[in-house]
Amino acid sequence: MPRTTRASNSLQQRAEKLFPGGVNSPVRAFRAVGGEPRVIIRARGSKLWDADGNEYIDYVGSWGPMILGHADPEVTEAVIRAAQNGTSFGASTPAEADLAELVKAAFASIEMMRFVSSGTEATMSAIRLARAFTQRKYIVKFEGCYHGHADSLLVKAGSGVATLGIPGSAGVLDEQAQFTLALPFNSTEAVDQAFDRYKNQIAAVVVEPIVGNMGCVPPREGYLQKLRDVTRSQGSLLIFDEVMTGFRVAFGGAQELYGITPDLTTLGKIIGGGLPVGAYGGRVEIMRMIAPLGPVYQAGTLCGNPLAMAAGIATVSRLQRDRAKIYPALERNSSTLVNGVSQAARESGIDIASARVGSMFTWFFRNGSIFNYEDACKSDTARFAHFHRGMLDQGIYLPPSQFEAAFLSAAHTSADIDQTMDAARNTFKLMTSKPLSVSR
Ligand code: HOZ
Repeated sequence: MPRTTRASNSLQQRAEKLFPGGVNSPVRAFRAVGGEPRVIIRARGSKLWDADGNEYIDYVGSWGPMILGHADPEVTEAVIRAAQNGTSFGASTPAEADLAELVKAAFASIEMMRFVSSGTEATMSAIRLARAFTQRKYIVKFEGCYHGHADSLLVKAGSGVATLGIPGSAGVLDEQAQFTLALPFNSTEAVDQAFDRYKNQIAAVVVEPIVGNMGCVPPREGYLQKLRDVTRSQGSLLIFDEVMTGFRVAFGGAQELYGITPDLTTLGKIIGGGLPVGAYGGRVEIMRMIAPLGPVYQAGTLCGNPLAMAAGIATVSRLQRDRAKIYPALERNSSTLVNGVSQAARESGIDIASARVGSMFTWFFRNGSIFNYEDACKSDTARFAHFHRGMLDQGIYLPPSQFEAAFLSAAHTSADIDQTMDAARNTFKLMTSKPLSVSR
């Protein structure tokens, strides 16, 4: 049953006078699904509440960070304690080293790191570093992967760029994008061809080892090993963008799950426990090129911010302490949910292809497997929009785009999952009984 959205609508209208599209990040405007963006007032555990007092089971989880659920008491307490001692000094604190040691304990490939304020900064800096280290110009990325909004990476990007159908971005000069090669994900042939054609010119291959930004798309068996082998033999660096997957698909991220050691890794989201953080790191010989030790410049007033470090330490420590319980439970619950909803769709005669690794997943509205961005783009986005609105009306908050992964947290209960599956059954019934309509 549609819920009242009067307060959300009026707040959205106010915001539209102040921010482009009324938002500070494009996907939040719900342009791809229609309906009213909900303005969120508070969150706890697996739930969100909007300005009209409507309750939702949340599967966005702030796009990844909230693996313990919202307003986790230990994390909240850590942030409050840190704030009482001052919120920013522009100088070093012991908390930075505390979080760095936790990260190193989880990621053997990260011998030394640098904290920044967002995933965008982390990946942009890692690319600069790779170019300096190898003294080469080209980078390889994959269509539908999103590595933040730095100019050279906004080429055939996923996430909001895919959601809004923007081919690249206005304002990015051809000159800035000319050294970015965008290849289809999961194709070993495309990688071989690029390395043949640009011999000794490719500084790095940057990849989301499990893509989250064209929807969730896992690597084919052996694909990441192929990237490791070719980069090693060709003198390029392999950069894993684990902003989404780090501490999410396993404590040690996708590199632990698939047993691949990249040269550089970027992190964000979970290591900030819901506060703004990014990190990049890798082998000492590479990281020693960063200023003040080396000639690669990168800096920031809020890098290593004490509140963000406190939230990150509380979150990662809990994952470390309870990993034997948390990750198997995430796997079980996500599997029940993803399979249950997919089965309900099929029983209603709706084409669906689900993709999932641990607690990140997507229901693509199409038949067949999804290996790359071209496959993802064949999804029926009008159907997805219909599904999204139906679920929202029943209190289920999903990413408002076919091209974004959903996330489950340790706070989601069996009751949440049952309720979500019931809502999906009702939605599929409505979708097959009423003609499709998309209000945008
Ligand atoms: N592009 C982000 C997810 N991949 C969305 C960020 C946001 O709207 O918060």
